[in-house]
Amino acid sequence: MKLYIGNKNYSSWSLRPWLLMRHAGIEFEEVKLRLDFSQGSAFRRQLLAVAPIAKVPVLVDDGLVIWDTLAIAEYLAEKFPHLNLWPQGRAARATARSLCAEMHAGFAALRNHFPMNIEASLPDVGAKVLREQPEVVRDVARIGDMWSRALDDSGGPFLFGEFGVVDAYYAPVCTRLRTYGVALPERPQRYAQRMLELDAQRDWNDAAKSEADFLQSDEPYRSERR
Ligand SMILES: N[C@@H](CCC(=O)N[C@@H](CS)C(=O)NCC(=O)O)C(=O)O
Repeated sequence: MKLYIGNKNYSSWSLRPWLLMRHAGIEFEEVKLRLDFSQGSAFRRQLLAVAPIAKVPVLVDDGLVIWDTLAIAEYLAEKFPHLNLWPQGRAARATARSLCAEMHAGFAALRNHFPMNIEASLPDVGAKVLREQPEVVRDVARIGDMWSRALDDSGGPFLFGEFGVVDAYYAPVCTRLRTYGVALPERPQRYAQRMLELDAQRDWNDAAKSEADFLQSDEPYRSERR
């Protein structure tokens, strides 16, 4: 399988399937493309040569092309049923899918104001955003409540017990909390810390830091890398 991804420092959608596969031990070849959404860019040309839309992530498995994070996660869960990428029980699975869908289609304020930026440390920006943007405060509170409830119900250590699609879905939030210095209540905070300490996440972060690629379009808060 080939997984097409964008810059590891910035591409939150790419992180999700990459982390899911890497942590679950699913073998794949990574194809990293430098994010560039401008018309006719190499990023767009290379993706449009394999997929109908020019967005990452894209998974290609023996000629089959899957071009959306949720579709990729569902495909992997079907292809590797023994890995239990979704929770076992039907009720837990339905809840897990609800959480993924909530992220897939929501958290616009959190995503807009706290774009993923793994190598950066921007706690002052984080504090300012939380002072000025009540919708971000609401998103952060919702994350804390959601994670607390899931951890209480499952007993942890991951949201539904074992690591799965939902954890991968919220991995970029864990990196954002650190970048912007945002703290959650104790239990969800510990969960975020555990996620950041996964070997697969560390590998991703190391690669992100070594990219040394500054993309102004993904940097609303900085004009240069420091
Ligand atoms: N819903 C899509 C979102 C993917 C997405 O927006 N990816 C960004 C990079 S993180 C992208 O490739 N954007 C290119 C563009 O908007 O032209 C998914 O889940 O895969």
